[in-house]
Amino acid sequence: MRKLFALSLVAAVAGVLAVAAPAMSKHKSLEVDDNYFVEKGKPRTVAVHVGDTVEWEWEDDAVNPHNVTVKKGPVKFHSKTKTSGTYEKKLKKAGTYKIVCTIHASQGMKMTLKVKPKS
Ligand SMILES: [Cu+2]
Repeated sequence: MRKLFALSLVAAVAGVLAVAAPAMSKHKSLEVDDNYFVEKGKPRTVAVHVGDTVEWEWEDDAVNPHNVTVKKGPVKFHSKTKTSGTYEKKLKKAGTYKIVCTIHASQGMKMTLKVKPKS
C-alpha cells in the first residue's frame, strides 16, 4: 500500500513537471571566437524559444575584438566590440535574427538565431 502511494506520488510529480517544462525559459550559451560564433562544421542556425536568454561568451583564446550585432531581425540589438566577457539577451520577439560580427562578417563570422513562439 505504501509503495503504491509512493508510486502514484512520483507519477503525479512527473506529470506536473511534464506540463511545466515547456513554459520554463532556458539559457543558451554560444561562443564568440576568432572568427566564428559556431564552430566550423556545426550548424550555424541556433533555435530557441521566446522568453529564452542567449548568452555569448568571448573565449579566452580569442585574440581579435568581436561584437554581436543583429543585421536583420524583428528586434535589433548589439553588443560592444570587445575581447572578453559575455553578452546576454533575452529574446522576447519571435522571428529570424541574422547576426554578425561587423568586423569579421566578410570572414564568415555570421549566425542565424531562430526564435520560435512559446510552445
Ligand atoms: Cu569579429
